[in-house]
Amino acid sequence: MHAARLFNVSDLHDVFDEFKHQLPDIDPDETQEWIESLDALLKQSGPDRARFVLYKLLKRARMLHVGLPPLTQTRYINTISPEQEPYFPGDEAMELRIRRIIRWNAVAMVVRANHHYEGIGGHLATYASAASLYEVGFNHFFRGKDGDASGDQIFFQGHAAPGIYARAFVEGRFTESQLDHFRREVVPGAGLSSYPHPRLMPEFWEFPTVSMGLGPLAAIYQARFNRYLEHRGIKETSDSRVWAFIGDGECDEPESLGALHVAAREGLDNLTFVVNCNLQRLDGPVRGNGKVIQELESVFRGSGWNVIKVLWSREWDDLLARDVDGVLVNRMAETTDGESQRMTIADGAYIREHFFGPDPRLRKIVEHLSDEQLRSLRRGGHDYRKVYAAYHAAVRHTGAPTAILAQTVKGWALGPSVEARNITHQAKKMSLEELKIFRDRLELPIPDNALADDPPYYHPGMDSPEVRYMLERRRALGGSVPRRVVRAKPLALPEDSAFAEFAKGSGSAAASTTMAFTRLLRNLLRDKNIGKRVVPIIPDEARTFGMDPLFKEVGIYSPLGQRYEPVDAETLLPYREAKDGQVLEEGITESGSMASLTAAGTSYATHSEPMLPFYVFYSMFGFQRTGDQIWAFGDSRGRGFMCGATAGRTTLNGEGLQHEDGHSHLLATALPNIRAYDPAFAYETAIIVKDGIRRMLGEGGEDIFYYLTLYNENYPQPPMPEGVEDGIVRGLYLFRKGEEGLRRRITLLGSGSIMRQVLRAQELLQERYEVAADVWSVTSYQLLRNEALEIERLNRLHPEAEPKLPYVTQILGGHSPIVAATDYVKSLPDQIARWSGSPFVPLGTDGFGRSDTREALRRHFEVDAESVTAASLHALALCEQYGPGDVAKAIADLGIDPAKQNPRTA
Ligand SMILES: Cc1ncc(C[n+]2csc(CCOP(=O)(O)OP(=O)(O)O)c2C)c(N)n1
Ligand SMILES: [Mg+2]
Repeated sequence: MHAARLFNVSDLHDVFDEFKHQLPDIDPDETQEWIESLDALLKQSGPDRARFVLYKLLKRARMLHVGLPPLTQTRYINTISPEQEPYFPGDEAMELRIRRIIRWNAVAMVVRANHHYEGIGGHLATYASAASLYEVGFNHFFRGKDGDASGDQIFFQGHAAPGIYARAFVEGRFTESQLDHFRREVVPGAGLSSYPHPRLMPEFWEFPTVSMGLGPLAAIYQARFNRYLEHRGIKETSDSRVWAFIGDGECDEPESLGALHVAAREGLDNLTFVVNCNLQRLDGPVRGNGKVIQELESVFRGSGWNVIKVLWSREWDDLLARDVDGVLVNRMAETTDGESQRMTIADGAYIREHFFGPDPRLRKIVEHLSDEQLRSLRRGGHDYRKVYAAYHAAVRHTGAPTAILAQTVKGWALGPSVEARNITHQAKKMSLEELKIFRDRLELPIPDNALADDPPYYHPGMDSPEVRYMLERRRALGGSVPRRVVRAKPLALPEDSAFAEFAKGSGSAAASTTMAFTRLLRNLLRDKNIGKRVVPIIPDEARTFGMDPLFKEVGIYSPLGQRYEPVDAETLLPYREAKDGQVLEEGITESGSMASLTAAGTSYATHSEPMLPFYVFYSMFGFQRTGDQIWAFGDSRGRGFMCGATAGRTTLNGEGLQHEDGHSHLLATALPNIRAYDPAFAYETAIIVKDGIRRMLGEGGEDIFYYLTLYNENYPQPPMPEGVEDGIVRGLYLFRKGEEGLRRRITLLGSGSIMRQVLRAQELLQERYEVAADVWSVTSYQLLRNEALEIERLNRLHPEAEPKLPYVTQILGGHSPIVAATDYVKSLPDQIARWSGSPFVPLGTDGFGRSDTREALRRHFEVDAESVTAASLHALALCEQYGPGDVAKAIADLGIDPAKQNPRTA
């Protein structure tokens, strides 16, 4: 009989592919004997027995370190068998009562909120499924921040927030009034935010998680950054563990599983994922026709993670012990998740009939159990001992991260209309009857009449044994979690010498703002005050930006050091990896880089160690690719610099449509706490970075971050004019005044590399058309607009006070028509148009990019000097200072084709 007929052929391929490489066979007779034994076993005892023996052999081989590739899928039973379970050190009955109290309050909070404010939302079912997973953590594992400790970094599943609030309430950290302000947080300090948001609850939440997928990704890079801090001698972090609680549905997000290999490669045994596998997502089953836990096991194991499945509660142990034929294990393996969900809502008779029924051997295993006992067979994720055993093993595992796949029921014990129903995720209300059932299940002393209106909160009193137990446990583990605290002191700022050279300009030597920035970064790395805290983060593009000298100077971080001699070892600038390397060379992952930026940029709070990250990337692949992470960075109160290099739709000339960025600044505008700058010159860049370091890390430490665009066009960098620092920081200053004595006058606004086109237009206008042009450098339209909006708002709210003028109006107000040119879309300059008090003509790069020379692209997008000149003359014509015919003639003279296609639609 052929084994392949009985085993699934493709499984065999997956597992045993490796053997093909072990030819030639030095003892074919011996091999044949082994094969024949298997054949005989299969024939005599059937596939179950054969499989059993093979598993045993594989296990044995693993114990003997034979070095076989791991199986990526194991059977559908608990990874930790009962005899391997550790002693459970807690008072289980007590912890059960605590869990019940917390569960009640989590439900009361959501139900009350929705009674009072229809549609305010909140979730019952997620926490109901995860309560035990959290409670075992709170009572036995999660380390707090008492003393100077960093504690553990815990990423809570966003939709489980009500349970975390409920625990904080029972611990005495929140009042009833605060719980009653769940999801009503407009009055500062009074409310509780819908989900974990450090922006809104800066003393409570540390990590925003509710945009699914970002939490697990951030957790991996957090664990890695913890190691980075340690290896670089900045902070001992071995007492911190990163826990990521995530949903099984959430695992469908590419970000959730997309960086698993990073954690395995770096041996992050300081990281534990707990996947709450309630087999449901929002709409229904995650894998109705399959088994999501098996699928996830393969992915995690295949990525090199240690995997612990917690599938069945202790009541199943005895049944599995009776399963001498392996029929129960088979049934568990065959049951689809969809069917499994049905079993959850079924009564005992149905379960006996449909789960155990078809096979008499299976039915026999449970014949001693009543229907009620069958119905209450639990899933493993609700069993303290099983969960404790998994965490216990996870924190002891060395060399690799651990994923705990915990099988649970969504809406567990919330009653028949919620538990495991497809609508469970959305359920926000419970009827009086349901509340009574729930109370009875939780065995809480809440009288019927107290339930009539709103379910009341239940607090057993700070002196009750339950609360005393909880607090004692938390004390032993280092204090309450979650808790966010900023202890870092302001840093000594970099010395002026780091910035000084840029004010002088580059003379006749041509340099780009990217080159200037790189030089500045090197100065900062060498600075004695701040150098050690600089974290350069680059997704495989350092050479493009001329940052490769950093490899040698400060090294590339690798926990393995460098185990090979690099190919360029003999050169001046070798590729140098080191355990204490400072550069995070991320490889091609902008999302991984963003996650590193997040870990580094929040380190002032997480680890009380302020760091100064500079994340330098291809600007096109920043905001539009990882915008959601940037938003979360803002939420996290992250501080640092994002540097969009190869900026500008026409400046990055040859790369074409998918590379040329002309809109990241528009996207950046939407972030409330970012300062987005588009500097034209080296000295502007230096002034902005200097101011940024002071704001973020100096006295007062603002929770802001920066976006700087950097260009790769080389030109002589001018010296800094006198007294322009303040204007650079605010967003606008006069760079070169127009000639005096000419009849007409125009205001030109330039930014980024298009500034040079504007300066050439100034000459054309003055020399050929007798128009004086004042050239202003706009370093930030976003900041000018924000300030103007702020003034406008104050004027509106204080109608009797003397109205104030926005900065942009004070400077530009009503002097002359304005033409603003940028390598970004026209909406960028348009942002300030209505405060300029003059006709305002924006020129920008709306439309898909394409590859060509800079000259051709600038003509195409109408942002070259000639186009700026023509637009200026037309603007004067609008003010009747120039004739339409003269403008037409100039357009022809300047070589502009009036019939050319609109670049936006080209
Ligand atoms: C990126 C993103 N997309 C969609 C949602 C909306 N959403 C919130 S919870 C949820 C289902 C969650 O299912 P699962 O991850 O299995 O968690 P469970 O509640 O079952 O524990 C969805 C789709 C979201 N929060 N984030
Ligand atoms: Mg789920």
